Amino acid sequence: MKRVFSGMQPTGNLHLGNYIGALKQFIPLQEEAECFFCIVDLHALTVPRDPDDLRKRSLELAGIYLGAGLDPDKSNLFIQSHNPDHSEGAWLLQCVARMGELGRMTQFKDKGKGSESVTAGLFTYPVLMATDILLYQADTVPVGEDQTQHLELTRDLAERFNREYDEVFTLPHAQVTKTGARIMGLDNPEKKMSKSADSTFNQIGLLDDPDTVVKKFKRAVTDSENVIAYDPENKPGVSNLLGIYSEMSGEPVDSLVEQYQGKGYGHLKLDTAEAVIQVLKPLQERYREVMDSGEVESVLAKGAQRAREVSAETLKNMQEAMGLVPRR
Ligand code: AQP
Repeated sequence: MKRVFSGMQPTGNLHLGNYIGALKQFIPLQEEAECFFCIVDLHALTVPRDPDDLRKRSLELAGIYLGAGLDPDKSNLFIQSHNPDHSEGAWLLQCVARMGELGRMTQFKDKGKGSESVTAGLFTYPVLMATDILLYQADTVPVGEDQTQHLELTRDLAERFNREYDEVFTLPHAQVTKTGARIMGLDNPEKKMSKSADSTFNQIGLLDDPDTVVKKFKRAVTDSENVIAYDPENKPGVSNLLGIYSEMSGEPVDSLVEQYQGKGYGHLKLDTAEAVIQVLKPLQERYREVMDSGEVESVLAKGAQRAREVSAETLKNMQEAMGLVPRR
């Protein structure tokens, strides 16, 4: 059976970009593959965090996964640090990765900004991410476009390991959606919507109430032409609205463009907000139910158990291939 792996960091407020780029893709995959969905708390440690906040957000993220429609009877949902194979496997893979290739990762360059005081973890975290994926022999990794470079590194490391040691890993491929791969910030459509953006008007939080959603869309930056067309390069704001609207309503972008000819941007903003509210409403209801029910911890325990069954086999093969003495 096909295997799927994807992870999200329990940092900041999850937003529409995380939902459209990643989470929304997870739901149909549950029907066709064995899925491992992970709360990557070890990745969150690459920059300083408040420990209480990290713990709280890790459990909230589990609630959001379930709220968005993840079925714990079909998928394995777990916290990365609950499976120590990730850390152990990452060390082995760090001994295969090269400094040069890690230094070329654009996320490291963007977040590290050349500073000497960034953590070593920020530099090596793409190797941990590669390990996350490879441990489960995942074929498919549903992610946003910003992660495709990390996926290429994952394939390079897997190929190198298979060539230099033994054929241990399946080569994974990224699954990236067409219109939703890079949802842009509402306050600045030149940059991706991001958890760490300075302004709250950058993003629609998955737990935002309807009034807030409408207020943020009304303030979305567009342009002064008042022509509705899909042209991400020259009309990034309007194209971003059309992309979000299409992903939320299921209507193709072309048909939305046709429908909105001659109408103003205000109209498009309000209808996009409404389409988003319709998707967020059931997600938020289910999220609250799940958080009140206390089921999260047992779902995570079950997910971690299955995760360890699968990852232990791969880790053992990695250790053997690299010449470590088998444990008794
Ligand atoms: N704007 C986006 N559009 C489409 N997909 C996106 N993703 C993130 N932003 C967008 C995808 O969401 C998944 C989970 O991401 P993550 O939790 O690992 O964190 P991230 O990529 O670091 O998210 P942010 O929001 O960009 O956080 P900061 O501000 O800390 O850098 C991934 O599949 C990602 O591609």
